[in-house]
Amino acid sequence: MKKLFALILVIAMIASVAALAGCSNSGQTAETTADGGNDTAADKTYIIYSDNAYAPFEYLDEASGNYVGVDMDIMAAVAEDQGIKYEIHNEGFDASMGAVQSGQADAMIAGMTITDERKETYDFSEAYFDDGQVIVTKPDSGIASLEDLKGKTVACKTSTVGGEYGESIKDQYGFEIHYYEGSDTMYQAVLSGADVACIEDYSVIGWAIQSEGVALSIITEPVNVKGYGFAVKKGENAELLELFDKGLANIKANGKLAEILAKYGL
Ligand code: ASN
Repeated sequence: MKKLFALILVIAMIASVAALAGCSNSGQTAETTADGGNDTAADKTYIIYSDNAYAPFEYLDEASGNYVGVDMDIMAAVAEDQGIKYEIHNEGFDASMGAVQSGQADAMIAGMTITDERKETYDFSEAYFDDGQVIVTKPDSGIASLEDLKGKTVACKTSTVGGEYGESIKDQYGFEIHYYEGSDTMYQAVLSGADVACIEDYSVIGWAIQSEGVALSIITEPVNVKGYGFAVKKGENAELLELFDKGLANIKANGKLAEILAKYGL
């Protein structure tokens, strides 16, 4: 009986040691996800989030099943130039912001406008493109100016500068805002008549109209024109941001960035 008790005790001790070892292991795994743990830049695979329906910056190429676009090409060119290993997750704009803020992502590249307000929570690379926002309607909507939006609803995309612009003028022009998660669902809302107009970045809606045949028209000149940048959470991933900026400077100097923009008609 004593022997059996001793044996059970030994088994119990082994089990608890094994459990402890398991704990510390999983602790380490969790640490090495997005914020890097002790990995050096050379062996770390960075997690980069992006939008998923924001052509020509990032969109699904149905034929290949891959996400393509300006941001995808810039990321690849910068990574090649600086030897950065990365994985892209095309999850949407608001989701990308959330992932960077929570530490699930190391950075995002998503046609993201560099604004003073965002600089309070993100550190940005140098700009690689400039754009501003326009008002977009159906050609036969009878809406020809901001004044015509009175009493109507306007579609905006969650967490974007288009939404910020809408919020800044909605009281003056007397319209309400409906929010959508994606640029595609926002356009759909205007096409279906759920909302009379939407607010989008000029080059993005320009591409949708010209290259995808989306039957919408632009009725205003771009406003709040600012640069697009690669972003990390403020105070985090300084090493990655520095590598990105070095690579960006190189692809600006050697003509690669101009080539990428030209490939998408920008
Ligand atoms: N240009 C948009 C913004 O910065 C980004 C987007 O919709 N992907 O808010």
